[in-house]
Amino acid sequence: MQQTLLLLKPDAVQRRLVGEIISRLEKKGLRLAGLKLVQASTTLAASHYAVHKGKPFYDSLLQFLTSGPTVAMVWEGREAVAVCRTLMGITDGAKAPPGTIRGDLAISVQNNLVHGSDSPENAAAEIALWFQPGELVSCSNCDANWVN
Ligand code: IDP
Ligand code: MG
Repeated sequence: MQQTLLLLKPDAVQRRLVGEIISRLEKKGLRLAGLKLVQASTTLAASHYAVHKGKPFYDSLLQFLTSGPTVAMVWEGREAVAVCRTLMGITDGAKAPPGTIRGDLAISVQNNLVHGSDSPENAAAEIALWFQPGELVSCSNCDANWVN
């Protein structure tokens, strides 16, 4: 099954939206394979967002991601990367469509609650950045035959 890294960024934790967002992912039929609360260091945040280095919002983005606890998760399922990106909605909360996490719950560009890997290759790299292999748990959910 495909895996993806999902982060509930510090705004999601501060705004008490962790349960709401996890609930949406669970109900979709994805399986939770890893979960932890992380106070990201600047080093971790810089590695995670290395692709954005040099952009005008980069420094602010690192400050944001290190400003409080982040919930780091690995979700797996059929087309998990694309499914999570669709559930998240586009980057700018003001433009993300209703029904998506950002469209329903965010209005900011930066403070947009969630990160989701944008390709299976990046998902593998990001999972390795945030999790040790032993922190991931594999099992099959008892309703897998109904969901998949
Ligand atoms: P994504 O999270 O939808 O994949 P990216 O373009 O990869 O969006 O940007 C990473 C993160 O950087 C965004 O989720 C958002 O928090 C922040 N960001 C992106 N563009 C801007 C911007 O123009 N201003 C401020 N922050 C931004
Ligand atoms: Mg991105």
